[in-house]
This record gives sequence, structure tokens and C-alpha cells, in this order.
Amino acid sequence: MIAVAGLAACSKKEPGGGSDDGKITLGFSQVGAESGWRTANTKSVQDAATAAGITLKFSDAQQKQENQIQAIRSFIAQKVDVIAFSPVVESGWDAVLNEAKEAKIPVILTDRAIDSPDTSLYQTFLGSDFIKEGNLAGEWLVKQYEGKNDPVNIVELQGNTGAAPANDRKKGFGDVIAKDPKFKVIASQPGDFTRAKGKEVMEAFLKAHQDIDVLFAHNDDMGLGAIEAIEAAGKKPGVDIKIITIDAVHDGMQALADGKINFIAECSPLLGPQLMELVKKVKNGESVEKRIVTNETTFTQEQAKAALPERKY
Ligand code: GYE
Repeated sequence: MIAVAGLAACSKKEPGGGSDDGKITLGFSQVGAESGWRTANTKSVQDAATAAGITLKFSDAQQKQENQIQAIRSFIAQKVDVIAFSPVVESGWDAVLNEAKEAKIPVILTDRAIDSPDTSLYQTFLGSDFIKEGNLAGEWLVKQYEGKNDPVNIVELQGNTGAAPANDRKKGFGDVIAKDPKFKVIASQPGDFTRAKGKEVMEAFLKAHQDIDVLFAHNDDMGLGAIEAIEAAGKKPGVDIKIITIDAVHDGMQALADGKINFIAECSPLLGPQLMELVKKVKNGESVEKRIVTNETTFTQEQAKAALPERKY
């Protein structure tokens, strides 16, 4: 399907990547549509491409690595000028990225990193510092329980297995709370960054454990699903169980303002404009920084109330 549509769209292209209308063509392989963050990110990329006059070939991988590999191969076959993608998992990209390298098509990683030691496989990585986000979540928690000695029982909802934000947020949070033995992660499981899975796994946590004090969810959507499970179990989210999440998308911020979430570390999905700048630069052979970190903040309940009216997503 992708290849056929590509052939038709490419009929005016010259071999080697240039198009006769002078426009840059970007092949973008998105993770999926698993969360509010992802929806905002997709819109940001699409809007920024239009604004920059860049022709975007967009492909949704539905959270499957094999679909992303297939999309990248199709972009190579179509001789796009630049390939950008947000890798669903960290490992297993060397083969397909070597194919892009051989075809002399520059690759940009957006949002999520890969773990290959061969950094010549991509030009740059634009996205958040996920370890820092986990650190910030942990630091807020440590402050809440300062001066108290009772054990604090924590459950954790992880992102999809093997994804950079799941690995790094777990590590960032874990490193901070490990400094005080009263913090105990009593259960930790993947909720795949979706509301439905977050709810399902939280239901299981609640059945298995009577004494949960804190939920750390790797994104807002899983936290929002868990809130439904907590309410269904007759408990008050934000009060009986403190909830920390990451992202700060609209529905998460609303739940924070409503007192159902206690703290959110922001992760910005608005990567489109910076990505298009990078696309133009690498297409022109200009050098770019190997790592570009997004600016982010954190929100308490009061800060969420103040920020909500101005929030763009
Ligand atoms: O936090 C989550 C999404 O890769 C930073 O993916 C992204 C994460 C984001 O599904 O909501």
C-alpha cells in the first residue's frame, strides 16, 4: 500500500532524491496513536511541515517495530530527501539504518532514541531527557514524605517494553527514590502508554495490594486509565493514592487541576517546528548538533490551574 502510493506521488521525482518542484520530501515514521501526547506530536509535525513547505510522507506504525522498518524501507525506495522517525523501541535498527546510509538519505531521530553504538546512522536526536523527567518525578515524591519514616508503597505503570521513555523514566525515578529505603516499588508493569492498558493493569494492582500509597505512571494516559480503576475500587485518586505522571497533555493537566493527579513532569510533544529546521539543514548538508534536548517544566495542582487556559494541547 505504502509503496504503491509512493510510486504515484514520486512520478515527477528525479533519481537521487531531488524533486523538480524544488520542495524537500520528508518521510516520517510515527510510533502510533497511543496517547494524547502522540496525537499532539503528530499534529505538530504535520502543521510544521505545511508551514515550512516540506512535502510530508507520513506513516503510522501502530506501535509495531516491523511496521516502522517497512515504512523506512519504503521511504528509501521512494528516494525521499530526509527520513525522520520516532523509534517504538530502542534496539534493532542497525540493518535498516545502514540501508538508508548506503542510499545517502540522512536520518533524524525525533522524540525517542535508539541504543546503537553506531552514531553515524543518524544525524541528530531531537527530544526530551527522559531520565531527567523520571528524576523530577522522584524528587517531588521524596519532598512529600520528608521527615516521615513509614514505608511508602509505590506501584509503577511503565510505557511499552523496550521504549526509551519507559527505560529511562523507570531508571530516573528509581535512582532518586533508591536513596531512601522507605520507598518501595511493590509492583511495576507495562501499560503500553495507553489509557485502556493503564486501567487494566491498575485494576490488577488494586486486587493484589491493599496498601498502595503512590502510583507513578510513565505518561498521563496510563494515569487517567488508572484513575478510573481507583475510583471503581471506591478510593479517591490524588488523596488515597497519590499520582505522579509525565507529559502534561490537556486531559492530564485537567485531572491535575481537579486534584486527581498530584504532580506532572512535562514532556513537550511540539517538536514539529524544530524538526523542520533540522530537515532543511541536513538536506543542505549543514552540520547539526548530535543531540538537541527539549525545554520542559513541571506542574503542581495549583500551577496546572493557572496554566490550563493557555495550554495549546
Ligand atoms: O510520553 C507518551 C507517548 O515518546 C515521549 O510516548 C513519548 C511518549 C509519551 O506515548 O505519552
